[in-house]
Amino acid sequence: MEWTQLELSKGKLRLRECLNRAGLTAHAFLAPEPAEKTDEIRSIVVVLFPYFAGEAPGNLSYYCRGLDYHKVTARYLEEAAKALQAVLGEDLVYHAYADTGPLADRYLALRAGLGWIGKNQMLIHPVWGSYCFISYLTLNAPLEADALAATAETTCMRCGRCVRSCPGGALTEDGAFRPERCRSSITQKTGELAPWEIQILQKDSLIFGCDVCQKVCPHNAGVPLTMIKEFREDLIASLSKADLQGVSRRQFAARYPDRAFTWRGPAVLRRNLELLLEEAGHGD
Ligand code: B12
Repeated sequence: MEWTQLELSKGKLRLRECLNRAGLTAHAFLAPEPAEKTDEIRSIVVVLFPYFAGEAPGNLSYYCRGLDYHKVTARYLEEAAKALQAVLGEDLVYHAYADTGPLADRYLALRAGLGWIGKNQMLIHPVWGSYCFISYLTLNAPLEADALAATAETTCMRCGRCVRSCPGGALTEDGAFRPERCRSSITQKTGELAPWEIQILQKDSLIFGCDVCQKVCPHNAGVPLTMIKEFREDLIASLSKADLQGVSRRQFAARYPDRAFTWRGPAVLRRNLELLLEEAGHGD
């Protein structure tokens, strides 16, 4: 959706106008207008953070085994922005985002030449594969754009493995995506699941997130381990019944204050684990 098609509320126009003027398309789905008082967005720095830390077994998706990427990426970007400020001056206005910004992260990374979009919908980097988070800094300084990396010439192999392996049939040959059938989405859904959702959930063993379409992707074969210590050390690969039983939301947040699976709370994870144990015949 174009920004111009959005109904914009008074006094919150600036960032959207700027982005629109720059010819960027954004998605209404995403977060509300940021609160910063910036006059201009003149450039955007897009950064990938690789997170693959090996194939250790576990029931949590790779992306949430390390420290919470929202916090980690924000910390690194904040440091980068401060360094830029030291060079460009205190007038530099910046804002750092991962997940929560006003633009579609994958689209930005694509435009920045950092990779291509696979049939599995993922932004794929030629070295790090799709196991990388995307984050970006908006700046009011007109930095010169880097030349597009050679990655722009490479594309998804279109082997179709992700499409064939997707537990819910969320991915399609023509590149469309049905988010309601995405297993990752179902693992994050609150409340009671419909029978067809339970069927999809039970097609894999992760209780939070889904990695099937990434694990089968040939571009992810043999990717290097991440060099980012927050995604490499102190990993939590699994949560057990004991970790989840009789725990309130508050207790859960206190026990795992810095993890990307925490925000959903223990009830959803408990439900998923129970459904998976039931399927495996270990219900009690
Ligand atoms: C909501 C969300 C989800 C929802 C998806 C809902 C939906 N409708 O897409 C659910 C819960 C299903 C989900 C799952 C996952 N997510 Co998610 N998710 C997001 C979030 C917050 C918004 C996505 C969104 O707006 N989707 C709307 C569609 C339209 O946009 P898009 O898919 O991002 O990108 C599209 C455009 O780039 C467009 N496009 C492609 N080429 C071109 C060319 C042109 C010219 C144009 C105009 C557009 C265009 O096609 C892309 C694919 O549809 C983003 C962060 C963000 N703010 O962007 C993370 C994000 C996409 N998720 C991420 C991750 C890691 C995951 C999971 C791997 C987690 C997991 N292990 O379970 C799975 C992957 C599922 C999959 N195969 O896509 C990463 C992806 C990193 C990467 N390398 O691609 C992101 C970018 C978070 C981040 N900051 O790192 N996610």
